[in-house]
Amino acid sequence: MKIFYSEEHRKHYPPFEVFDGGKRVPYYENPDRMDKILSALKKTDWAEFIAPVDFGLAPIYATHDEGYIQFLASAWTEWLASDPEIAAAPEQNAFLPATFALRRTPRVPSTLLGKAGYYMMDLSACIMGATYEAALASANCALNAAQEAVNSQRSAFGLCRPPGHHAGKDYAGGYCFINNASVAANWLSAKGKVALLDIDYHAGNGTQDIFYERDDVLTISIHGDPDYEYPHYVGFADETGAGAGLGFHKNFPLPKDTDDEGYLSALDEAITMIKNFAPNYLILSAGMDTFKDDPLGTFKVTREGFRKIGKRIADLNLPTVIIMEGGYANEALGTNVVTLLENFK
Ligand code: SP5
Ligand code: ZN
Repeated sequence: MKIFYSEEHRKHYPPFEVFDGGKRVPYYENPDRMDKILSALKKTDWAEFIAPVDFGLAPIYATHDEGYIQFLASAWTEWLASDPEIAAAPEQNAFLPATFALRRTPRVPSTLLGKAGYYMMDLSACIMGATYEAALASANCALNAAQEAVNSQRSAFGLCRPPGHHAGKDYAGGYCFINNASVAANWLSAKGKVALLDIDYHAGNGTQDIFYERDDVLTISIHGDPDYEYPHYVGFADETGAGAGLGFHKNFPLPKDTDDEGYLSALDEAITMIKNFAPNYLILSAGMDTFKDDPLGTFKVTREGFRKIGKRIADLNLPTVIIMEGGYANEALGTNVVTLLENFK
């Protein structure tokens, strides 16, 4: 299987994130995640690593707002220039807003800190010097995997970091800056009919927003119920699309402690919806944070569960663009990714 991977992510390693209640903790979405996945994949005889080619900004701007992308590109430099104390010790810092655009007033602020509260939805998508380049390379991994699926009519893996599914058209959040899966899905939608299935533990709020009014891309997310879990405000069962897109989005909010059996029964419903939609391509937002030992999750999915999840999705028999999202149980992450991917090789 062709695996698109870039080393650009490595320097995007914020020194902290701010957790529930304001606790400052080490950044969970760290480069070690990729090392664990790489080392497990390298032990197989089917992983073929390829550095992505650059698709340029056009496919990014086709999905994201230009002002937002320009903010990502310049925020760190502007911030260092504005504060000598930060500029003296940049490695101990990461850029975050301390105010948020309450109920999203339509006016884009003119200042850096105003823009930050407007374009960022939480305190875990920290921006630093290497963030923009890493996010672009990550999106290119997704685009290259989509192109490979078109050319070969086989499945391909975008080993993306940073992840993407919480990033909306014009906002960052939940470790995500550019919505890799959505950029790839939008690009792919010009080549055929696309369904996107999000199996990350957290609701794919960014993906939901981006395609909410579209009927040409079916989006489905299976996740911890936002009634108890991040992202808290999106991902409920009654959100099913709007306008032309009504009926083309589906959320499966699941209870705490969901095990393999509970997970697979929601997955079966999702798979039936995908079959009825009859797409040419599937994008799989593959987060492994549903795993029983994940520090950010509450689900109880096992390694055997990932094997069954992968098998049932692969049995759709569609060229599938698998995009890496979350997963923070680093010691098991590599094995879990390999176990899922093996079904698509
Ligand atoms: C891509 C992705 O998986 N992003 C997830 C971002 C989640 N950030 C919010 C974390 C809230 C953590 N609550 C943890 C409780 C630990 N016991
Ligand atoms: Zn997640």
